[in-house]
Amino acid sequence: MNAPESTPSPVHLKAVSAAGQPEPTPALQQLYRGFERELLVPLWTEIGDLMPLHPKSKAAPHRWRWDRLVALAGEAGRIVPVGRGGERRAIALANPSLGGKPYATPTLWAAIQYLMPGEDAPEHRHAQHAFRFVVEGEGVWTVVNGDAIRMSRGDFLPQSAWNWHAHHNAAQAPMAWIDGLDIPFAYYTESQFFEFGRERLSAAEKATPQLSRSERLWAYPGLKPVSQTEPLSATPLLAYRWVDTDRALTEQLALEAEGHAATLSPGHAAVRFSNPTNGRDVLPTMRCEMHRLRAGAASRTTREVGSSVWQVFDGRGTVRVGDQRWSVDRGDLFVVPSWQPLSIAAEAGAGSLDLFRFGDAPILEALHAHRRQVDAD
Ligand code: GTQ
Ligand code: FE2
Repeated sequence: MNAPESTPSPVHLKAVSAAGQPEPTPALQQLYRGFERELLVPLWTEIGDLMPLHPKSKAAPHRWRWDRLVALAGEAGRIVPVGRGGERRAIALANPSLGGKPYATPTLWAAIQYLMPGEDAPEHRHAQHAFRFVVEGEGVWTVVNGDAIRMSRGDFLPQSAWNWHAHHNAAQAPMAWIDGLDIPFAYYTESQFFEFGRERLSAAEKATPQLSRSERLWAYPGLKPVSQTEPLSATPLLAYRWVDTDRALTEQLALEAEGHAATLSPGHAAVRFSNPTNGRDVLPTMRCEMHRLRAGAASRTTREVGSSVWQVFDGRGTVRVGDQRWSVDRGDLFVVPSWQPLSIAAEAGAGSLDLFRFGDAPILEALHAHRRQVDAD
């Protein structure tokens, strides 16, 4: 009819080339043109992509070098103002296989955020869950519902949906940190809401306390304030401090050395940030953990449904994801797409290798779609 034979549509091409397809007769061509006219697509030409034997992620494994990120964020700090409208000087990792979208993985946003001395990022709130993790520096306080929370190296600061938040750099130096959010997940599910807050923080909110109100109420392990015993879907504890995380990892490795079961595998300690009101993941959509590999130790090779983003906190090592292999250093970030095998090895004869990671496992678990497999060594 109208489409000339020399420019067949993709569906025609698949029909003549793919196995298990019907004979490419004129009658079939006419049938497929009928499908196109009526906006119909048959399963038999699409099934390999729609229903693969196991997840075949559209995302690619990739590593970003921290020194390059910091250099560009510093350049942005000199050129790009931060204020109402743009909201944040945040620069997202864009997975090379996700079409230039600012998505580290199909579900996760990971960005470096940068504030110059004395700068404030204005108050807002949104339906997306978020956290901050600090690989170097100090001097910024994030103000959540008016509670000023110090951000220093190694601290993990969860910040669940719909809480007002602003950031304030009280120091004489710029500061960079990473943000993790479920922005791509909220985008696909069309579940976004956003509200602007006040232009300026009050003098009280620009205070720089060592401990936030949330920590004074919630930061005592195993001790719940009896005035607040209702389980909450996201953690009320707004800072998980490096001193505690570090000690927990150190003790796991010490217990292992004393012959007790404490680690994930030999020389591989790990802790998960959790919600003290229900013992579950710290945020409803993101699983956040800190891992430590003793010098020379290697993790088991694992694959998992869903994706994650890792950042090296300290030390050096080698990471394998799928068919990629990278050396990694302090601050470097890398992504692990769904069902790609991951293994990490800490450099021998040096300090341990510490890594922060976040992933979308709570979403998959809630839908009973999560699987994890440890490959034979
Ligand atoms: O700091 O509030 O990287 O709202 C992306 C969105 C950071 C933030 C991001 C945000 C923020
Ligand atoms: Fe935000």
